[in-house]
Amino acid sequence: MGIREYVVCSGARNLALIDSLLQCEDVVVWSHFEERAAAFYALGRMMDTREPCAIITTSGTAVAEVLPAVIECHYQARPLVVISADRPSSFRGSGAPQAIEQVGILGNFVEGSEDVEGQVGELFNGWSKRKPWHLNVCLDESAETVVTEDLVVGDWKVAKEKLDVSTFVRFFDEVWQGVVVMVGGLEPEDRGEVMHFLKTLKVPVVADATSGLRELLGDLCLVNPDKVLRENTPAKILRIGEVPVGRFWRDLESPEMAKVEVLSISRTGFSGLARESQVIKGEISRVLNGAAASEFAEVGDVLDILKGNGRRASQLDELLEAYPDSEPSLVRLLSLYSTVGESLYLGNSLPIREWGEFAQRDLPQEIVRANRGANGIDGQLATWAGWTHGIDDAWVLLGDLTTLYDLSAPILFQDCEAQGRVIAVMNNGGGRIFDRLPRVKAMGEAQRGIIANEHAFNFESWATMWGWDYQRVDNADELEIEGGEVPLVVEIVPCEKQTADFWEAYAKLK
Ligand SMILES: Cc1ncc(C[n+]2csc(CCOP(=O)(O)OP(=O)(O)O)c2C)c(N)n1
Repeated sequence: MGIREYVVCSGARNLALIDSLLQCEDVVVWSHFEERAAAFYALGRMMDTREPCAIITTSGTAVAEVLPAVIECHYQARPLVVISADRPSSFRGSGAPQAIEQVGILGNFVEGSEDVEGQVGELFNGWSKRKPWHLNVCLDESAETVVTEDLVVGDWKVAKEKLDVSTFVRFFDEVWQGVVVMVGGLEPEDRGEVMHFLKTLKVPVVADATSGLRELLGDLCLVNPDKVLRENTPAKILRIGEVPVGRFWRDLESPEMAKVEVLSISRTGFSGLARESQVIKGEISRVLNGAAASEFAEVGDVLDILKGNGRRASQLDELLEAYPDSEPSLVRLLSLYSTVGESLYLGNSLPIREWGEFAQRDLPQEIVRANRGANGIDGQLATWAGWTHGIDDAWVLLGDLTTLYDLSAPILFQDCEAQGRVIAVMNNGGGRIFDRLPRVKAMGEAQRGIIANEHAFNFESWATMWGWDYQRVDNADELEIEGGEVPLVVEIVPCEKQTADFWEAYAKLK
């Protein structure tokens, strides 16, 4: 099937499979003991190679552990193959050790699943190579090695789907009431095409950091877009790429916005909205080319909303300067340093949101990834490890709970490129995204602490445990980052008071 990379999680039951694999040439084998992170690692590998990756687990709860990553792969349209070893089918329903009901365990999040025992016939029937797949293999403990060294890894090719771009062309028929483009995460090969298209159109753009275009579009990129678009809502929104991070995308669900026409161009085909909208599913460059992007005429800024951009940018700069030790200001400062890195991974929750709103916009930061399929805070370090295995100067920004979720992942970095690796942890003492919800704001302090999982831990001994360098930053003056030979953990502790004051003042900006 063209699967060249495997992440193996050993157990007694899957030994025959792993043993077989280790006899194959031309395959890359990674190993990790913790199946949940291993599956996220496989996802990261696919971000890098753009080819399928398989994970091989033993039986029992080991199989269940891969579900979060399978879900993420489902929504990102990545071909993760789960090969689970199972006890012989006669054990089903018996409650015997490590014999659980594995068939169908990955539910709707795999495109198909096959349960094989004894003689193996044709496999992967009906696999589009775009979605996860589950192969459950019943093996006797005494199973011999199951394949021989003459196994040949085939070519990895995904069939091209038929593309209908007429909706896209028609979308531009009537644009006098304004069009805004929201660009979510893009695959690297699509960036040039999207950039060219947007420069031709000259409409206001909301570009997520994961688009890689946020700093390249100059004046076309809206500053404080959530506020601007709520006050000046265009008649049409074109979304390109992954589901956008910002608030305005969610606002589109509200009844007042029902009249806004939304068209998405998406590799995964998910609309990202519960309300009515249209979706063109396909590789983004193919869609843009198919619609002869270069012949689109300039639409421009019909609502005249870009002209306030300069003012909004300076207001924001002033606020960031007024509260230098607030979380948003420290994100801005970090973003100035991170451009020396080759790549950036943004954790879910506040990091990806604050980066989008507050990171610098002058220097390009083109290689940016995140797991935005299901927006989990799990498996983030493992995904990053997989994605950046061979990349120097890789940077990541994560929240503290997100980091605590993946504490064992650093073992995956043992043979990884370590040079210049920076792990920035924004330690605001819990899940602070919840503090921003009106319902939580109305709660008492104790209740807020429970919701946020408030804590006073720091990451110094965690960094030491893995032999990594460590630096703690309590205010802006202390932030000075220089990557070294081993990964560097930069624990950033924002000032709570300044952060609260910043958000209050930010909400009042005109
Ligand atoms: C696996 C998973 N569990 C729970 C959540 C719900 N959740 C969203 S954000 C968040 C808090 C994250 O806290 P932290 O990493 O410290 O980031 P902060 O909000 O402080 O930026 C939680 C628990 C989730 N997204 N994914």
